[in-house]
Amino acid sequence: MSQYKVAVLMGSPNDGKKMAPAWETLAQFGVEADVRVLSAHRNPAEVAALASTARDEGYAAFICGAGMAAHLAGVVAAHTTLPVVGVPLSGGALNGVDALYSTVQMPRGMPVATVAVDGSLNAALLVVEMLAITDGDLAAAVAADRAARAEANAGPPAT
Ligand code: C2R
Repeated sequence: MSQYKVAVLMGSPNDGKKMAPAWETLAQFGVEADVRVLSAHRNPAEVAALASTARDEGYAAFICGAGMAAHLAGVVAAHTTLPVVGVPLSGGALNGVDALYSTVQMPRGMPVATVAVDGSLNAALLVVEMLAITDGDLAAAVAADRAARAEANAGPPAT
């Protein structure tokens, strides 16, 4: 296990399947994931407490997945200067368009790096890439993963 710890939050236990690639991918790189179900709507005090103490508690970044009126990533960003990656989740009447817009359209000065709808794997890769800026071993692992994905993509067409 590496020195890094990343908070992976989701707004509902029902989001678990869509968010699993985030912690599975972090684990692939030896990055610790602290996975929690926490909602900015349903648990606002807990979200604020976690985000505002996260840097002192040794977290490197947040990955926040939420569907529908997805305010989780934005509220976390409001309480920390650690990087926050938002994962809009599909589902509900608008099937992720609502979550995409509410995650990505942050006001100036309050960034949330938003990945694709249900893009939790990419959220983890993005965080690992950020950690790898100053970590040569992690950078090599990211490069190897990228090469493996290119190889897997270059095979014969599916029949
Ligand atoms: P339930 O299935 O628990 O009713 O949740 C969750 O992420 C989930 O996708 C329905 C959807 O509501 C989302 N939710 C948010 C937030 N908390 C829960 N968007 C939030 O704080 O942004």
